[in-house]
Amino acid sequence: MSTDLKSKFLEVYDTLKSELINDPAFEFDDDSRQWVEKMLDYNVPGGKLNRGLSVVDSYQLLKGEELTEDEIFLSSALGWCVEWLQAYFLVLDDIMDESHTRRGQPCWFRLPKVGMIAANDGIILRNHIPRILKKHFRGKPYYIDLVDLFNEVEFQTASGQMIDLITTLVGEKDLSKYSLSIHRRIVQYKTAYYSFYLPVACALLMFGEDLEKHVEVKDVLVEMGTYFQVQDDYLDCFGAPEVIGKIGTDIEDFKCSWLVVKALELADQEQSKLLHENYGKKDPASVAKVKELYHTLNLQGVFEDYESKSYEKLITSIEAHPSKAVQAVLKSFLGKIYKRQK
Ligand code: DMA
Ligand code: MG
Ligand code: MG
Ligand code: MG
Repeated sequence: MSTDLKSKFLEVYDTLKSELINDPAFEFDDDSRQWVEKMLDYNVPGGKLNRGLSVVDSYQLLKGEELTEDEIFLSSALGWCVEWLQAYFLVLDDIMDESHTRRGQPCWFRLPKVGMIAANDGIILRNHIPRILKKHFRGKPYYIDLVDLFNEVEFQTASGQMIDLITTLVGEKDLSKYSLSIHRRIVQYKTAYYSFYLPVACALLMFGEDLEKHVEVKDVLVEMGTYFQVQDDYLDCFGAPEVIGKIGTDIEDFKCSWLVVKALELADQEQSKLLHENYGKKDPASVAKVKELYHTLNLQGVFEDYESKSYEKLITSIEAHPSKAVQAVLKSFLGKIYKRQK
């Protein structure tokens, strides 16, 4: 993607932010306006922006020629809606996962002045999305489909988060229920739809396409999103916190991570006992024992193998698609995440 498109994308953030903070709700109230501005700056633009930029990138590839200023603005605004959705889910995810850092800074709810106000800030972030859509897309023929798309994907993500959270319920900690099929269901719902399908679906709608006719595209993107969350699970333990911008908590949180599922598959009786005794405990000694076992079982090697196999499979399904433009959209997205370190 050109640096020009990227800088225009960043400018659109300022426009959307200023529209939202000038809402009548905050008229004559500098404190609330400043709160929203600070909250947005802290939580919305600080990530890799892959999801948001992918809307512009995908639209460009579908169109196949230079975008007009209006198209750049609109595809960027949709990209920012995806980033807003992500910010909303992350603010709440960090509370629920008891995380400490995100994007190289303390999680929003960890700031002393914020605390549980973060829960309501999450709701505000979520409510900004239909406001942006209404302001900029109300007259478009695809407006209703956009609203419906965001609603559906939000529901899927929240359902995935719910399954992710209830599988770890304290008091009934039972590792033996963890399997690749449960893991798959969790990550498909909590990550794949909003991170992969949503950006491309936004571009398709804006391009005038009917989403019902693009089921194969959805299937490939859900596969890609699953691979992306396996990477996230891997990096939670093996990534460098200063690179990924967050400190992993999956072992402490008793998460149904790809790593623990693989470890359970590969462990002998004694190793399995060690896992059952130490997984999901907060004390650093238990966490260290689990990590040591991951090393002993060579989960890094197992992951590398999974990574190259997934890549091959994805490329094969992408190349089976009849449209070269759609192939380009999917390959571009895959290229952004293959072997990512953060
Ligand atoms: C994140 O899963 C999913 C959503 C919808 C935010 P996660 O808790 O593994 O994400 P992270 O590792 O970024 O906290
Ligand atoms: Mg989390
Ligand atoms: Mg989580
Ligand atoms: Mg994670």
